[in-house]
Amino acid sequence: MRITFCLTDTNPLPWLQGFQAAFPDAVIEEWARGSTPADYAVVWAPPQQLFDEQTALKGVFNIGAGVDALAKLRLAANVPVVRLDDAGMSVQMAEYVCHAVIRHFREFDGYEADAAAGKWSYRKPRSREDFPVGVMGLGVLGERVSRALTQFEFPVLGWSRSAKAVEGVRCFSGSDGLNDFLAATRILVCLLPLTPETENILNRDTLSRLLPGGYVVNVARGGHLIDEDMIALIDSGRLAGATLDVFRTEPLPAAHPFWKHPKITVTPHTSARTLRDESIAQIAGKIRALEGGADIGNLPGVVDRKKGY
Ligand code: NDP
Ligand code: OXD
Repeated sequence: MRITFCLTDTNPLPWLQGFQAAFPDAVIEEWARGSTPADYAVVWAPPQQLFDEQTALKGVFNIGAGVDALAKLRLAANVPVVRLDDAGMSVQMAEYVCHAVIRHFREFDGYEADAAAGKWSYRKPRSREDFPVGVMGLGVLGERVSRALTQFEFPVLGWSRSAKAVEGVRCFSGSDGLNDFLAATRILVCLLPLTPETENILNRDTLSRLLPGGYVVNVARGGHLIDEDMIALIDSGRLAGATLDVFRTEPLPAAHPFWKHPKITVTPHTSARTLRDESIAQIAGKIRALEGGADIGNLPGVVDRKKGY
């Protein structure tokens, strides 16, 4: 068996070593132009050329949950694409989102500013009932995040493509459910995959439908958000602010207004990191299952290429 690696912006060495330890008899190598045809590819944001040359692949494993970078490429229709299925990401995402929601709700940003100014002052307690949190996307990450938020007793709403039932979460679905979902949400969390249907979904129209004082937490992809629309709504007072982990251009360019905006918190695409050991174990387990004759359709994380996620 031969497994080829193309991990843009990631040091491949520990990955190659981890896979070699998992498959001592296999050829594990970094992809380069003209490489020998491999059975499997393990990738992050690879170039088109990999798929033009590697025409014997039995599976492509993405070392992230989002496959939007792969969706832009031309891959043979019969090659299964498999994304990470949690692999330690959902608990990190729950931590990040709960932190962002609680920081905003409890005004800890204001307390940080007061402390920096040596000021001892109290803010009036706010009611959770006034801060319903709406999670867009109730998949592996969104569902875990929604459940975590219910533990802090926020009213939690969720929106997905197909109808879902999550205990303690008021669920909406499809384009018919979107307006009611937005109208009942104050803190909006985006955990959608980036597809042609969801691109630019956080725009002037949708963000204006949130309850007054709306707040945005985008942890999915920068392409979901129209930056200028959100800044205009924050500056007009319609929205209270945002916590953003993902951007149209990453790293976020130095001149981008998000950096210095007093009501916007920026983090460097770090809300749920790919954990190498968990990810190697998950992908190696799937390759073993496939080599043992398992039906790929039964493995979690197989991407529906038509839907794009
Ligand atoms: P899943 O595929 O498990 O879940 C996607 C969810 O979005 C599903 O509930 C799906 O609905 C819903 N959805 C998709 N399209 C639509 C639509 N058009 N309308 C309404 N709902 C829709 O993905 P994950 O939870 O694993 O990951 C979500 C995204 O998070 C990734 O695609 C990635 O972009 C981002 N991410 C960001 C990270 C970071 O560090 N910032 C780390 C990891 C992921 P249905 O259930 O009906 O199919
Ligand atoms: C992912 C990511 O999709 O890191 O896993 O954003």
